[in-house]
Amino acid sequence: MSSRYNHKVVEKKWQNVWSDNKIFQTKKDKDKKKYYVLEMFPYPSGKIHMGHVRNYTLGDVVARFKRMRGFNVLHPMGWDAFGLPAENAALNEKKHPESWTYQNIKTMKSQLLQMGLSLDWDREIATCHPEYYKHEQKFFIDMFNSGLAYKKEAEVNWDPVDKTVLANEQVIDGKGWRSGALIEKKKLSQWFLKISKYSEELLSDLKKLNNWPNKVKIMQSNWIGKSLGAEIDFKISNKDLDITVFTTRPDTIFGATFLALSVDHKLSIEISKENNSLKKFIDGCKNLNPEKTKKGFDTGLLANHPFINEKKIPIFVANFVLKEYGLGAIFGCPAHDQRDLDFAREYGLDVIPVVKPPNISEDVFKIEKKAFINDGKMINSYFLNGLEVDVAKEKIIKEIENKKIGQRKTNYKLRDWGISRQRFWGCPIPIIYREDGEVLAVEDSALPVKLPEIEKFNESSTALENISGWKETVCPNTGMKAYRETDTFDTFFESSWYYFRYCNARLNEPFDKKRYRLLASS
Ligand code: ANZ
Repeated sequence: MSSRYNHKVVEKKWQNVWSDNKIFQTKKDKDKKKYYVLEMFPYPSGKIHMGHVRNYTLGDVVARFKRMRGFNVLHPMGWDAFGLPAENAALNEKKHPESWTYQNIKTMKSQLLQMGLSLDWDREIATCHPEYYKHEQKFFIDMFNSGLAYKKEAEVNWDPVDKTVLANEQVIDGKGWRSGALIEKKKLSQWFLKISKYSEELLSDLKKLNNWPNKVKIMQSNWIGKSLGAEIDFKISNKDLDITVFTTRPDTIFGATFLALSVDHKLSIEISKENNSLKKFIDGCKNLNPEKTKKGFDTGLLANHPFINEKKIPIFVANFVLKEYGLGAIFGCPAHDQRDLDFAREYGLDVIPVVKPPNISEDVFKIEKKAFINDGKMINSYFLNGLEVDVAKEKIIKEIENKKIGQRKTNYKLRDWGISRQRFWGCPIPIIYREDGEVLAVEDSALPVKLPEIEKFNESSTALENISGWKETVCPNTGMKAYRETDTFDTFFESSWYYFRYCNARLNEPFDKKRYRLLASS
C-alpha cells in the first residue's frame, strides 16, 4: 500500500465543510460593523504541548471577550504543514512526511477540540494540501511571466547536514537553526522574487499602519534600509579604469584616505587571477567574520583623489566591504566611520578629520579610538569649510554632478527574496527546463504540480533531484524532452498569504478580495 496520504478521502471529508461558511454567521451578525481577527497557524509538530495550550487559551479568551463586546470575530485554525522539520522527523520515524504530517494534524486537532476553543474549524487549511498550494504555484507563474520571479546564481548559506539553503534568519552564530551544523557559503542557482522593486512603496506605506507599534515600524523601515547619498567615480592612477563607490557621506570626501573593494568586486577577481597572494587572501576571507575581524589586502594600485590634484590614495581589497550592497566598493574616511578607523589603525593609514563637533576648536579636536560620526562643521575641506554637514552634502553632490564624476543615488538594503529550497517536503516550483534550453512555466491546466508518490521514504528521497521518473517530463506544446524544477518553495511562501485564504478558505480563487478588504478596513 502506498504511504501517500489519500487525498480523495480528505477531499471528501473536506467537501462537507466546503460550503462557504461566511464571516457573517447569522443575519444579526450581518449588521455588525466591527470585526476582530485572530488567525492561528501552528506547525503540526506532533501532539499539543503546554505552549500550545497557553497560546490558544489566551487567543480564545480574547476571541470570546471580543464576541461578547459585539465584535464579529474571525478565529480560524490552520496548519503550516510543509518544511524540513517534518521531513527529518518522518525520516527518523521511517514514515512518509505526508502521512506523518496528516497524522499529527489529526491528533492535534482532536486535542484542540477537546479543549473547547471557539475556533472556526470550517476554515481549516493545511498548506501541504494541493487545494492550498495550487494557488501559490499560480502566483509564482504570474510573477514569472511578469519578470518578478527570476533565477540567478547566488551565494547562499548551505547547511551540510540538512542539505539545504537557509535564510540568514535561520543561521544562528554561524550554525544551522535545526541541525547546529557549521554553515558553508556556496554558490547555487536559485529562484528569487523581486521584492526590491517595491522598496519605496513598502517604506512609504508603513505610514498607513496606524495600529502597528512604533517599534515594529522602525524595525521594518531599518530592514528596508533606505540610504540617500551619491555614487562617485575614482580614476585609477596610470590606468584607463574607474572604480565607482557608493557613499552616504559625500561631504567627507576630503577625509578619504583609501578605497576598499569587496572580495567579489570584478577588479578584485581580475587582479587575483595574476596575483596568488590576493587569491589566498580572498579564500581566507570566507572564514572571517567581518563584524569581528577587519582584514585588507593592499593591491599596490593607487586612485586619484577626485577633488585634490596630485593626491593619491591606496586601493585595498577588504573583507568588510559587502558585495551585495551599493557597488561593493567604498572610499574610507577613518575619522568619521568606525569600521574605516579600525581598518586604518591596523594598516597605518592617514586619519584626516573633516567634520568638527560644535564648541571645540579645530586645533584641539583629535580622533583617537572613536570615529566622530555626528553632525558638525566642515574643516580641512577646501570649498566646504565652515558648512554644516547637510549643506556640505548638497554642495558636494552638485560639484560631483557638474564635474560628471558621479551622481546623487538612493540605495535600499532590502534584497530580493531567495525562495528555493532543495528538500522534498515543500511545494514544487512549477517550472520546466526544455532540452533546447528554454525555461517555461507549467501550463495552468497542469496545475497543481504534486509531489511524487514514494513507497518507501528514505535519505535518498529527501531531494526531488534524486527521484527519477518524476523530474522527466515533456513540453506539452512541442513534445520536446524536459526536466521539472526540483527545488521546492521555502515554507515562508506558504506563510506569507494564509491569512488571505482564511477569509474564504474553500473558494476556487485563492482569496476573496472583497472580504479581505472588509476585514483589513475594520
Ligand atoms: C564614505 C563614508 C564616510 C561613509 C563616512 C560613511 C561614513 P548605510 O548608511 O548603511 O547605507 N558602504 C557602501 N557600500 C558598502 C559595502 N558594499 N560594504 C560595506 N560598506 C559599504 O552605509 C553607507 C556607507 O557604508 C557608505 O558611506 C560607505 O561608507 C559604506 F564618514 O562612504 B561611506
